[in-house]
Amino acid sequence: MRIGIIGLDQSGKTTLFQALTHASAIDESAGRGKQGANLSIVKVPDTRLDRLHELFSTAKKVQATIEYVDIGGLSKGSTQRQGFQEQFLANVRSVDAVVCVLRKFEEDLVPHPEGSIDVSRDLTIIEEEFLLSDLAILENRISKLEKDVKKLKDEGIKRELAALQKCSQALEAETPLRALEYSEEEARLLRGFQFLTNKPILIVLNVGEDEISQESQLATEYASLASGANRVVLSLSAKLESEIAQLPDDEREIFQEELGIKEPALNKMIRHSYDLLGLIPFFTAGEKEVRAWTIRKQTRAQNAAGEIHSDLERGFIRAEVVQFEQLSELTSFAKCKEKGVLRLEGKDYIVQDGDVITFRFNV
Ligand SMILES: Nc1nc2c(ncn2[C@@H]2O[C@H](COP(=O)(O)OP(=O)(O)OP(=O)(O)O)[C@@H](O)[C@H]2O)c(=O)[nH]1
Ligand SMILES: [Mg+2]
Repeated sequence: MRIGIIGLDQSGKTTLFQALTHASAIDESAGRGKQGANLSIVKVPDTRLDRLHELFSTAKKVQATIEYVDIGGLSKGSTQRQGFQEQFLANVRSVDAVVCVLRKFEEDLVPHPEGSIDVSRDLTIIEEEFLLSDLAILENRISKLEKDVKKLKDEGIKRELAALQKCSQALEAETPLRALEYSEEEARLLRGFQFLTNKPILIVLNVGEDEISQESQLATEYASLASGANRVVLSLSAKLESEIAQLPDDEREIFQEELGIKEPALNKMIRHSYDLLGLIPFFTAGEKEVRAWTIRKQTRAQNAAGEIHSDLERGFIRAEVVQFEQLSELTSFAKCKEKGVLRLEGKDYIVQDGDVITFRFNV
């Protein structure tokens, strides 16, 4: 699962990306991968896993991860330019969700490409570019299908055409595709196009350091930016986050205390992006390892087992499940069993956020 960081030029994308890389990237993989230095595998912070690690103190802690890519800048009209089209859009199309950085910080030394600070305008510019780009793809495909449908009288083509027309009508009314509802068939037909306006979007207001204490006011003020499906808005200072991330652990805590913050805003952002992707963690815990595994919401126990190893999926017998809160309170599997809160679940059980699971299997 990969998230692309986008935004207008000089909005703070790379600063945010560096904060992510310093804060929680897996060392050996940071900066490697297809996109060169632009890809970072980032650990998802989860206090529940920390608690499990306390309970199983001999164990190694393995966090869930997601990947972030610093995709680069976008400016007004840029998706219409040749060359840029291919690179930037191919990069955005290949991600599962986007973090859109909007510049809110004032800084005379850093010119804003539009000449002033206005986050709503900047978001509109970006959405507009995405919209135009999706429309261009739709129009191409629709005109081809319209010819085919006359020649071939094929039901499949008719249905694809209908789905694409539904999308193009929405875009012409300036409605991003993520705001529409799709049947399973439509969703399947559209998947391959990887439409930009269909991607979940996390809007990050990159605020000045003097504004970080106003997080809740900002959230209210800019709530409208997050209207519609699969859109979330939050504020942070990319610059401050990257400074915090570069501090050694002990100094970091002191620094945060001085600023009156419990947890870096970056952690919240990572958790939000994980959630936006429709992902949840389940845990495994033992003397060797406590670990968070990533699955999509609504995953069956048998498929969840497959995340760990294909043998577990193939030879699945049952899942022994306890809610994190109960294990945390009772402190051991044995006590959970005693109290009757350790449940036996079959292959069709839908795994819940925070389930601690031991799989029984036989191959
Ligand atoms: N004062 C202030 N400056 C910031 C903040 N975030 C980023 N900057 C500065 O803004 C400039 C641009 O930041 P980058 O992170 O390089 O922005 P970018 O979006 O990656 O820029 P491009 O890749 O060129 O589009 C740098 O000089 C940063 O130091 C902030 O929160 N406050
Ligand atoms: Mg950059």
